[in-house]
Amino acid sequence: MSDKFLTRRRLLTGAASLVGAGALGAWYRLGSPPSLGEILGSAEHLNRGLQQAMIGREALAREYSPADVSPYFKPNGTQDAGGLPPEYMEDAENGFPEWRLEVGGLVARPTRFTLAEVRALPARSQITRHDCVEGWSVIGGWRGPQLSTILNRVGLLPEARYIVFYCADEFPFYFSGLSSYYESIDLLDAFHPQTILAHEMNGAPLTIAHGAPLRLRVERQLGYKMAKFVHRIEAVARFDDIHGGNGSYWADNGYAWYAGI
Ligand SMILES: Nc1nc2c(c(=O)[nH]1)N[C@H]1C(S)=C(S)[C@@H](COP(=O)(O)O)O[C@H]1N2
Ligand SMILES: [Mo]
Repeated sequence: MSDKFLTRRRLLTGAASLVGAGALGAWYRLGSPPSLGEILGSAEHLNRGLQQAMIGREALAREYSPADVSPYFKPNGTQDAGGLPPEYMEDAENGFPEWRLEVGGLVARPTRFTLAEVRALPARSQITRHDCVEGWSVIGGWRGPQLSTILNRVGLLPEARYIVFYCADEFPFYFSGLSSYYESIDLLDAFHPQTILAHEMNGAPLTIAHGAPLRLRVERQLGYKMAKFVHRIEAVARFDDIHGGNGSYWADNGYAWYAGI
């Protein structure tokens, strides 16, 4: 991934110098010298355009209308007591009085939110298509605070580069035994307007099967990035020292860390 990034950077830098040369060329022909600001400005303009064309990560995922919502949203992965610990199941049966969302790591104000506090945050609603890597898609409606709202409350430190999500379910790691499901995203996705922590699906509180009480929605990526049963969020500078070192349960098991669609 970093290789690709470096290549893009190099290309963008190259493009910037080309535009610089182009602007100077035009000045020779027209006879009125552009200011340094104009030269740099035009390069920056092209840079931004190029970046958008090549990366396009800030674009919104398509949103649908209530009529498009699938009658059945297939649950996948952990869905019940089979993968969730007894303490979680008991708390779920009681309406999650013990559950907390712990937000820490490279933040100025580490915070523990109760479910009521999360539900009281300003929320975004979105109806989107969920694409599982297995090849099926469903359309569902989600509601919850934007991740940016929470990150702005706790204040990211400048060293933070990724946001890691820890889940309540335990999974057998194919190579290293039992571990919790986890995921991570970079700051571009973390601050994307459609990246939310959903506590409602199709107008009702999340069911256990769909990740109660809180699950991530990152609408520009595949289903496995949408961590369910999230109870802890950590801002980090790197993730090679977490679990298998690849930034997510599925990445540790061979899937791509960045699952953009
Ligand atoms: N904690 C956790 N999150 C998870 C999974 C899981 O098993 N555990 N499965 C992932 C996969 S592969 C998909 S497709 C979606 C499924 O979400 P759903 O059960 O609401 O359909 O959740 C993702 N998030
Ligand atoms: Mo999936």
